[in-house]
Amino acid sequence: MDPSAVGGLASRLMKGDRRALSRAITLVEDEPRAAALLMRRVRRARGGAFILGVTGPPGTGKSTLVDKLVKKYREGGSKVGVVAVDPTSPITGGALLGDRVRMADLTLDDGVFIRSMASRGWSGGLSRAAARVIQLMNAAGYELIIIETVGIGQSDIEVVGVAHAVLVVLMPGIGDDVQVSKAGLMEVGDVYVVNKSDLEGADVMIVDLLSMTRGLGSRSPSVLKVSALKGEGIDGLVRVIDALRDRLRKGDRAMQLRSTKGMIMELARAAETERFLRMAEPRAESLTEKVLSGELSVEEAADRLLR
Ligand SMILES: Nc1nc2c(ncn2[C@@H]2O[C@H](COP(=O)(O)OP(=O)(O)OP(=O)(O)O)[C@@H](O)[C@H]2O)c(=O)[nH]1
Ligand SMILES: [Mg+2]
Repeated sequence: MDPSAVGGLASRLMKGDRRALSRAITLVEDEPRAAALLMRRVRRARGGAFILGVTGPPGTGKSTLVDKLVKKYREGGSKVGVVAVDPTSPITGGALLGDRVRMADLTLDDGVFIRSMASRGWSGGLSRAAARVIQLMNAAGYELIIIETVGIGQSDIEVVGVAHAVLVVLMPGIGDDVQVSKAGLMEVGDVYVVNKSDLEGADVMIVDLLSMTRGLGSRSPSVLKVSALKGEGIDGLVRVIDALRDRLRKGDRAMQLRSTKGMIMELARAAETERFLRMAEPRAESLTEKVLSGELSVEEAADRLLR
């Protein structure tokens, strides 16, 4: 995109123009230079969005649940943005978008904006792109922004570091608590949901979770049972999310800090990685020669690359 067109795009976006938002997100994904310019233009836009991260093991029903939540919040009149980050399968974009029938009524709704981001060649830049998309949605006036990501390991979970609060979606029979804590999920949740409560084993899982969350000290996340498929327990979940949203509205410092610091860290980390690659690439080859000729060990070569 022509740099001179970026300003116009930014102002249309800040007026809530959907097509401008869509174009801006594409820019973030495909044109890093123009995106950096754009992000500077929307910098002073102060949307007051509540950013909710939704994560959990694959297939626990995150997208189905998000779909239900979006509908509830639309009934309440909030403009809702959804960023579905899909680090594992770049093809389908996850159930949220794959299931066209289910989403059809939502995509026709002007107050909902859904965007999926596949991993492609992001190499660490995915979190930055997600952070930017959230800023853009915020600037465009979306009041609730949901970011869905599969939480298998630390790097996936980092994506929700930009959220004000995090909802962890589990289901019966995904294995013991070990799997949940190993993925780092016990550290991030403000709300734990056992979805698919229509299946056997939900109550056992609730008991397990309650005992795990009791060990978390001052942090006391909520634990809820829902069935996204049957629409059971969704109102209760909405109440819990509303309470979190209220805390932000009243100026909860910890929430503000968490999300803003998360944004800054993701943006800086991506920039730092880029800078390192630019700096290291030309020197890596001669250092490699030195390792191959026996002059340096790989450890020594890596140390020198950092200097
Ligand atoms: N029985 C039952 N099935 C459900 C429920 N919620 C979702 N499912 C099913 O579980 C499967 C996975 O649902 P998704 O919403 O795609 O799960 P996800 O967590 O978004 O999946 P990934 O994004 O791929 O990790 C689908 O077949 C859903 O229909 C539920 O409450 N009960
Ligand atoms: Mg999904």
